Amino acid sequence: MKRIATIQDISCVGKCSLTVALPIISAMGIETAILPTAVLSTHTAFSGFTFRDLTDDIPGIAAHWKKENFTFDALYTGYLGSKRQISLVKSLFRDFGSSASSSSSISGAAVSAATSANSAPSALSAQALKFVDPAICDTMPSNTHCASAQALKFVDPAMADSGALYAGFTPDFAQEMASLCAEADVIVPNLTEACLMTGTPYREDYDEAFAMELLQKLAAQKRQSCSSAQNAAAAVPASDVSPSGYIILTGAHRTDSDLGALGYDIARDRFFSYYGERLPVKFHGTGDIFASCTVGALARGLSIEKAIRIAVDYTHECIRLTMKDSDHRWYGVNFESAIPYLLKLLDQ
Ligand code: PXL
Repeated sequence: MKRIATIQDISCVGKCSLTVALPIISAMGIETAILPTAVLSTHTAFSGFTFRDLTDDIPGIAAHWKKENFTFDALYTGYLGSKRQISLVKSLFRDFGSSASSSSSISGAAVSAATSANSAPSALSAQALKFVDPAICDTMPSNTHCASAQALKFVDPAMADSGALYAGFTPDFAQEMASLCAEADVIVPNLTEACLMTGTPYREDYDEAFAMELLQKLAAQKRQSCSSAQNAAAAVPASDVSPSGYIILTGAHRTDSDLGALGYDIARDRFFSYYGERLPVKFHGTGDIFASCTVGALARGLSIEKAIRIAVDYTHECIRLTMKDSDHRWYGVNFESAIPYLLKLLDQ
């Protein structure tokens, strides 16, 4: 069975972070290990929430996991409460981002299809490979984040929405999050997060060209970070290796009537997208649902394009069912009611 470790908070009430990731990824047939970073009474859109910081527990948990020789097919981070937590996640990436055991390794086809120029993603998705880009890992020092013979590093930079940071965050946190994103294989920022991490003024109305430029800016930051790491390691000249990975803009749209995801394949310099019908509402927590579903689909060996299609369709169904429920809670969507639909999508 595939195994994902997800590192984010528990908001006891609020339908986000671990209370969403754990049920969704488990329902997708994947073992879900959790590393809670904080316990909040609710998510931060409520007022008066309690916050117990668990940062000091992270090194001990990681040390025990190492002692037990646990390996993971993917490391998936969501909401992180401080710069120190980001730094600890970077250590976790180094400690657990390296090769999972061959029996439990994630389908590299899922995310490294782009590096195999003559293979179609649909054919690749049936294979069981590691997240390996042979062109890179043969030449790369194993301790740099550019080497990809590793568990999938999946980062949802959950820190902002609708043009504003969540309560408690400052702009320098966004810069630190950008440095974590530069170490990831797949990132799933929304428009606000992408703007904050690239220093781009946020715009509510934008076109696809603006969104594409944002994704290219994030890719440039990753290239820059990768080449700095290589220079520091001095093992190979920076020009010998180019980074791979995917940047997925969530909640993206081309027109007023659609909503979905726009992806950028860094190695191939290629965009891909999938949009559904936009519903006339906005609910909290949909980014966490999209991220959990995408990483789960990747762990099941689906291609990145299929994964985002399933995640967009599932998120859309969650919103549709929530709209229909006159009794719905304001703070999150009815993702539970849409789980049978998610399983049907996975069967197709
Ligand atoms: O949905 C992202 C999220 C996760 N965790 C906490 C949050 C939020 C968004 O507000 O407050 C604690």
